[in-house]
Amino acid sequence: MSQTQIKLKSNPNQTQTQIKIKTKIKNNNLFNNIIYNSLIEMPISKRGKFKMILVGDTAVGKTTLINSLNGVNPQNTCQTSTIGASFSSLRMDDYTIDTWDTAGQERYFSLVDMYFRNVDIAFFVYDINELDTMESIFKKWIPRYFECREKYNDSDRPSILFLIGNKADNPELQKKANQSEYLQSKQEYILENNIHHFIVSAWNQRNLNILVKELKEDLTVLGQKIEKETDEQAVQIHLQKMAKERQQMKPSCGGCV
Ligand SMILES: Nc1nc2c(ncn2[C@@H]2O[C@H](COP(=O)(O)OP(=O)(O)O)[C@@H](O)[C@H]2O)c(=O)[nH]1
Ligand SMILES: [Mg+2]
Repeated sequence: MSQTQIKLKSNPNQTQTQIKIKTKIKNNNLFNNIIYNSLIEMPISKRGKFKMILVGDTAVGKTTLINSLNGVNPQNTCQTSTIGASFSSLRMDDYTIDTWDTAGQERYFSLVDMYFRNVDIAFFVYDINELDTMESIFKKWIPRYFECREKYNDSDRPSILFLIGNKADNPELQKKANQSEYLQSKQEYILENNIHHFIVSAWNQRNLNILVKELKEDLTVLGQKIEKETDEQAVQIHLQKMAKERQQMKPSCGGCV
C-alpha cells in the first residue's frame, strides 16, 4: 500500500474538497509530501453542515416539529414554551443541520434577527387552524427574514425556504387547509419566492416523510453550490502554496548562465 493510501485511510473525515485538490495536484505533477500534509490539515469544508432556523407565532408547533424530526415522539413528551431560542443538531444522512428553534412571542421578536444571520434553511411554521398565524408569516416573519438578509449582506447567499402548515392531523384537516382562501391568495407570492409549501402534522408525523425527502434533495443541491465556491478558493490557495514550496526547495543554481 502506498503512503498516500495509508494517509487517506487514517483520515476518514477527508472531504470531497480535499480529495479534489489532491487529484488536481497529482494531475499537475506537483504532488509532494509536504504539500499533501498541508491538505490533511485543511478545515473540513462547509459542505454537509447547514444552519436552519424555525420561526412563526407561538404555539404553532415549531418545537414539536423539530422534536419529531429528531425522532422524539411528541405524544410521549411534555412540551414547555421555548424561551428565546433553543439549539439542536439534526442528523440527516450525511448532513448535520444546526437548528435554532425560536420563540414566537412578541417580546423575543427583535432577538430572532441575529438567528437569521448566515441561515441556509428557514422553516416558517403556521397553524392551519389559526388564520392569524398564517397572516403573520406573510406580514411579519418572511418580510423580517428578507430585511435581515439585506442587513447582514446575505442576500446573495443561497438558501431554502419552507412554509409549513402544521396540525393537519388527518386528511379532513389537510383538505381544509389546502382550500384556505388566504393561502390561495398567496400562491403567486409563494411561487415567486421559490418557497416550498408543506402541510403536515408534527403530532402524528403526517407528511413529514415528504418534507424530509424534499429537504434532503435541496440540501444536496445547496451543498454542491457551496462546495463549488469553496473548491475554487481552496484549490487556488493550495496551488499558490505549492508553487511557493517548490520555489524554496529549488537548488540554487550558482554559476549557471
Ligand atoms: N394537534 C396537534 N397539536 C400539535 C401539533 N404540533 C404541536 N401541537 C401542540 O401545540 C402546542 C404548541 O406546540 P409547541 O411545539 O410548543 O409550539 P411552538 O410554540 O411553536 O414551539 C402543544 O400543545 C403541542 O402538543 C400537531 O401537529 N397537531
Ligand atoms: Mg417552542
